[in-house]
Amino acid sequence: MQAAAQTSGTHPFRANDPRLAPIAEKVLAGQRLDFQDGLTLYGTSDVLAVGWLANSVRERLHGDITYFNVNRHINPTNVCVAACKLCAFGRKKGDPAGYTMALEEAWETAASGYSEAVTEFHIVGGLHPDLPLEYFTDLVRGLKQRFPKVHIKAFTMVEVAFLARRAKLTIEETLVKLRECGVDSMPGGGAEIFSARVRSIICDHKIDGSEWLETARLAHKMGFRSNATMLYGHIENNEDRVDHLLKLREVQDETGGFQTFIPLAFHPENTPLDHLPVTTGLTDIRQIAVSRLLLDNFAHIKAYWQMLTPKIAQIALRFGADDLDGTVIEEKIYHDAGATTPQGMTRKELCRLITEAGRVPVERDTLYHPVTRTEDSFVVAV
Ligand code: V47
Repeated sequence: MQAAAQTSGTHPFRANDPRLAPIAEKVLAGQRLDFQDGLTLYGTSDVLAVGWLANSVRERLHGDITYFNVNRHINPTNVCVAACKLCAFGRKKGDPAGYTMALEEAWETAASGYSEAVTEFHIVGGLHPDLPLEYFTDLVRGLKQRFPKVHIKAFTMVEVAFLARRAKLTIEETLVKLRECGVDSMPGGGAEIFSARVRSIICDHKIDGSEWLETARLAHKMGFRSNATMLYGHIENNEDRVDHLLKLREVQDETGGFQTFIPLAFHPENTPLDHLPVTTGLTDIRQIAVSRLLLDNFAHIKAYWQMLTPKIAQIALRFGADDLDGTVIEEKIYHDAGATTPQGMTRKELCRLITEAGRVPVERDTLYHPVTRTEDSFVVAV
C-alpha cells in the first residue's frame, strides 16, 4: 500500500505507511509537527520515508553544506559526586583511577597532540566535591591568555548548576563569572532524557530536566549560545524521546539560543547498565531524522561521529544531519564506555567522509562562521 505521492520541487515523496502522508504534507508546507506525529515517526517501519522527509528539511536549510570544526576536548577531572548509571567516565573521590589536572597540566594538554590550530576547546568534566569555582575560572582565563583566538565551549548546564550551588551563588551570578573569565558558549551535555521516571534510574544525582532547561534558558538570556543533547537507547521509550525533543523546542521558541542538537546513543560498556544492548544503525539513523523533523527551530543537527562511528555518521548526512562535529582530539567519555572509534580524526579524513556522501564540507568555528586556513593559523569570517 502506498501513501499519496507529493512533491517537493522535482522529487516525489512516497511512503509505504499511509500515516506518513499527513506528516509529509505538514513538513513540505513548513508546518510544525506535534507529539502524535513524533510517535508515528518513531513507530513506522518506513525509515526511508522518514529519512527522505528529514533530508528535504536539511537541504531546504543548508543545501549540501556540511559543517565540521577543528576542536580539542579537555576533561580536567573525572572525579564526580554523582554516580550516574549511564556513565563509565566518573570516579568517586579517592578512587585510584580518579584524576584531576593541575592547571599547568590542563594548559599543556590544550596545546598538545595536533599540528593544525584548533578553533575550539570543548571542556567538560566530573562534579568534583572539592574544586572551587576559581579552579575553573582560572583554568579558562589561563587558556584565553595562551590561546586568545580559540573559542571556549565549556561546562554543561549540570556543571554550571553544581558550581553555583557549591559557590553559594545564583545561576546568573555564576554565569557572569564564567563569562568574565572567557567562557564563550556551552556544550549540550547532561540533558540525558528529561523524563523524571527515566532520570531517577539513569542519573538520579543530577539536576532534574526542568532545572537543566531553566539553566539553559538563563544562559541564553545572558547572551550565551549553547547546544542540546539527548541520550537515547537505554530504558527510555518513544514517548520520553518525543517529550524531550518538544521541551527543547519550547525553550528554543522562547530564547533562540540553541545552536545544534546532538542525539547521543547510549554506550553501555563499563557502566552499571552494561546488560543493555547497544543501539542499532537504523535506530541511530531514525533518531537523526526524527530530530531534524521535530526540532524545526534548531538550525543544526549534529551526527557526532565519535559516538555513531564514522560510517553511520556519514549516512546520517543524507538523513537530516548537517554537521559532523570535529576532529575531537582525545575523546574520553565514550571511550571509557567502550567506543572503538579513533580518538581523533584529521580535517582531511572528515572532508573525505563528507565529500563521498555527496556533500560540501565547510569548516566552521563554534558559532558557525566559516573558517579559512592560513599556513599555521586560521581566520574566522564573521
Ligand atoms: O552529558 C555519558 C553522554 C555526554 C555516556 O555540545 C554517554 O557540541 C553514551 O554532551 N554512553 C557528553 N553517552 C558528550 C556531549 C557532547 C558531545 C559532543 C558534542 C557536544 C556539543 C556535546 O555524553 C554526557 C552524557 O549525556 N554520556 N556517558 C555513555 N556511557
